[in-house]
Amino acid sequence: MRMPLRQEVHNLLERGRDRQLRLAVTGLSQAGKTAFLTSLVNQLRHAGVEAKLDLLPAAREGRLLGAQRLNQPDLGVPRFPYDPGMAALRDTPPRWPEPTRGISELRLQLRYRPARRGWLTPETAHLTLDLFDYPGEWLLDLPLLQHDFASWSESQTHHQGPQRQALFTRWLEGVKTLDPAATADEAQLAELADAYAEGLKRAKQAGFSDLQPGRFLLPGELEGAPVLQFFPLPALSLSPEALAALPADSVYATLSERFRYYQQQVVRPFYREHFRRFDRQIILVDVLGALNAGPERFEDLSRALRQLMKSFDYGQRSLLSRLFAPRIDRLAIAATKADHVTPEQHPALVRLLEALLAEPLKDLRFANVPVKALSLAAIRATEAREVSHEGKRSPALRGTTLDGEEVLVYPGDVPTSLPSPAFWTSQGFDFPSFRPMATPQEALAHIRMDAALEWLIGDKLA
Ligand SMILES: Nc1nc2c(ncn2[C@@H]2O[C@H](COP(=O)(O)OP(=O)(O)O)[C@@H](O)[C@H]2O)c(=O)[nH]1
Ligand SMILES: [Mg+2]
Repeated sequence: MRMPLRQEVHNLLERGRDRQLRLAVTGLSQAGKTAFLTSLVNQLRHAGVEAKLDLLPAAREGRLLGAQRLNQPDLGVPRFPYDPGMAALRDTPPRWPEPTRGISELRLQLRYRPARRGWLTPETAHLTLDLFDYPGEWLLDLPLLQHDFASWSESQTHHQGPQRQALFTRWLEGVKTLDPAATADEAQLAELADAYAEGLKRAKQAGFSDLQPGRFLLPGELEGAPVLQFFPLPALSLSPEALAALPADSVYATLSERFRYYQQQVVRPFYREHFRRFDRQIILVDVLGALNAGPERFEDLSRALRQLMKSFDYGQRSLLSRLFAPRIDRLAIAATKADHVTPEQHPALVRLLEALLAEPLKDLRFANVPVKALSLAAIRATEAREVSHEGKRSPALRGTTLDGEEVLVYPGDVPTSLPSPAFWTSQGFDFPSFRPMATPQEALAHIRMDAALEWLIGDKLA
């Protein structure tokens, strides 16, 4: 039976307005990507009913009607584990969502009423939102594409502070006596690669960020494969020509060959298949976590981010723009877990984030990519309070630590520029990790998720 004409025209118009957007959620490991995506899906599903999204006009005006999960187009990619994440948050006591171990994807269909209504505008329209979550460890392999083995070796072994070096002692001892020109001994290389991977894992545990190769930390299907049996060679004293002339079975040539293979067969396909065609990106940075962890970790985060975003440096010719262009048209950078500091510190947090990313931001502006910097808490775990002390009122945070202890804290002032040595000695910074709050309501409590949503998708809901 034919549809009535009116219905048909209506459907056609509605489809004509349907839009699609691909959003990549990126950041180093522990930056808060899984929490961000879980909250994003949660807020959109409860938009218009329970979610507090005043900074997203479509929601504030009641035009955002809701969101449904659809089957994703990419059958080979795991689905983002939203339900398990929500189940953890609703547990007693609430838990943070389990860390994700690979790339995942989720397709949401948002239904909204267009803001401007002409007689041709349909009543409602759809925005299909494809969301991508990448393991931070794999993302860190991006800068590795810009190197050859010698320059990569140098980038990985210079400027390492004493705390970080101490975690690599086994590897450092072994590699010290390794002659790049000697004939490669398979067993020895495997042993040293294992020691290197162990160092990386310990560094990750200890809160360091600048960790390559990423697959040593999260090997996925490559666990135990020879392609993961390499490591950088520190202090190469031979000239590039002399190195290039070493025989194919030398230590240098063998490691160099594995490095190349890793670049070509592991890193490149990952970016080609999963990391190319998206329209918008948000980069999440745990600035406060690094501030809390002290100067060496902070410097390490800064180095990792510079490296990661160096790919933006050359505008049109950069690696990222070659991979993404011309479609990425908006970028957000966000300092996550803002609920770890009192609200009046939030502007300082944004300025610190901008200071941390000063170089890449300059290049992005030059390349004319619109960027917004903000601070947010995807899943707010504290409540802002005021305390009186000797007649003076001051801000404080109330939350429950991971061990279940209720605390009232003032974590410290966030510096508005890169911390000086004096900051670390005189002032410092200290806050505990909080457990998520119990969420009696459907929508998760957050800070500025709506501002992030407005920047990332708001214009598509107009
Ligand atoms: N207080 C607070 N902690 C958060 C928030 N988001 C993430 N976290 C903490 O950071 C940890 C890592 O977050 P996750 O989303 O798994 O990071 P990912 O590795 O980037 O996916 C979580 O287990 C939480 O402890 C937030 O909005 N507020
Ligand atoms: Mg994750």
